Amino acid sequence: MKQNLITPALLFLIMMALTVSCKEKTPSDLAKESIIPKPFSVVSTGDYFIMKPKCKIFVYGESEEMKKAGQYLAENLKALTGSETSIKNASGEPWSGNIFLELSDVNKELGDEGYELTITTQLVKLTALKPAGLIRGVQTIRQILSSNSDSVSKKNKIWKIATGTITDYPVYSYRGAMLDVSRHFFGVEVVKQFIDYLAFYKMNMLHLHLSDDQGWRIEIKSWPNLTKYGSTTQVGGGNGGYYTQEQYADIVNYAQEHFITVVPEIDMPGHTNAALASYPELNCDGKARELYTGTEVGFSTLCTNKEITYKFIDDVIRELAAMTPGPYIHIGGDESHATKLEDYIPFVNRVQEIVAKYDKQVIGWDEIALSSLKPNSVAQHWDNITNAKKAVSQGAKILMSPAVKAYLDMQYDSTTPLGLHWAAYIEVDSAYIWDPLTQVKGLQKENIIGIEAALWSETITNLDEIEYMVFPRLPGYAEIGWTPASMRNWDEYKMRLADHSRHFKAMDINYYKSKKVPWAE
Ligand code: TNX
Repeated sequence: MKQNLITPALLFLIMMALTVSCKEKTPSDLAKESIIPKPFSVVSTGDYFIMKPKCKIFVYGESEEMKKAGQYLAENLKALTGSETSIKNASGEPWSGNIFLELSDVNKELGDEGYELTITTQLVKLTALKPAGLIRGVQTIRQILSSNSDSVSKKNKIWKIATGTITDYPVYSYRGAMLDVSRHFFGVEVVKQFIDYLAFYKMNMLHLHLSDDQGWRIEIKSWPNLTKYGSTTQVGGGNGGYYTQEQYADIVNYAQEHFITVVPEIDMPGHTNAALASYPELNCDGKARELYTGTEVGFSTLCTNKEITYKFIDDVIRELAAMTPGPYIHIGGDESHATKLEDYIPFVNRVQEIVAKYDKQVIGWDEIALSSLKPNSVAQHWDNITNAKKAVSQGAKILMSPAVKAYLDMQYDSTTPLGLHWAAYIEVDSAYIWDPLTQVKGLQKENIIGIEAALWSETITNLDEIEYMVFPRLPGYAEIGWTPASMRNWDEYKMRLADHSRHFKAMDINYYKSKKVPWAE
């Protein structure tokens, strides 16, 4: 005889299982959240805070900065939860159910960008020394909340956050990415999207490669042909484009709202065909060059012996410095194979003086170390270790962008449909497993200002393609710049990165699904 398979006991068990699976996920261990970059310290207290729809943001202090930080958090909460969160001024002790933002100098080690995030069963409190720290802390809140954004919490409009304290600050002060807008031009909206990605991973520098052989991309009012003519093409022969000074200001302001500094680059004396095509007088033979749409490097040079060249550079740097609230102007200096070394050295020396005249500091690719560097100049190490050492021996600092590790235009492997591979194939693990400090032997931590990942755009034509090369490597570069090397480990990192596929999906990012990562989605 057949037994009745569903006994009352079994039925009870099934009911229990159903109830549990319909319940919201309850986070209770803050240390298990997949935060990238990995915070300096996380202490869990094993409980959770419930964020309800009536939760408000309270800010201590009435400054414009605090209001902005509150608004920034509110906008991000709205994007995540769909509900408006009102912002109020706080006074006295914080009270239950709300989020509090405060500037406080109690913990000086937080520095310019550090923050402390305390979550109790009663409230969430974010403190920092400086407003930038609050904005970095908001990214942590975003990452924690959106990882809990299952459909159940969305429906109930109740969000749970594990309790504990995160104390967090970066190891390097310069954590950036470069976007080459010259080989292919990308409009303001694409650049803003790129800025959003940097902000989410607490990066703070955006380097824009604004000129090269294939196109001049920034309006210079005293030399109008640079954009009128020199911007009109790009690799492959498309229309190119440029930023008017108003559009550029819009980019700079947008970056500033995220506490990201824009570093503009005018590459010289090589990589200048677009300028040489726009103004015949910049060529030694006085003849304008043809516009160029190929991908060769090292064939162009400004005429370093003509005074007009320095008048040109002075005008460009003057206008650029006026558009640049940040401390740096990048002067390029790479691959100037068409410039004789005896011309290159005095050229770079003179350009450093021009940049100093407009109260800015020079960054240049590592070749600039062949000249006499000012102590406040920065050599961006991409290739030549001897140059990096030479820069340090002159008292200059190094920005780490080794092509074999940090070039975002390098293919992941031989099947990657975009990108180049002259330096290396850079899989996601390889991009993560390196230490800026040991890249060039003999450097000390104080010689290095930080790291930058560079996206050259010979093969990259739109946002989708940018995303594919940038993700999922960018979070790793952000972590290298933020988290001490002693706390980093690929096997642990790859699990956190795997969880970030949720964020990529939520942000609709076209990313490379590397087999090296056990993706959550
Ligand atoms: C080298 S890296 C260059 C760029 C190219 C890039 C392509 C450097 C300072 N110069 O001009 O776009 O390789 O990967």
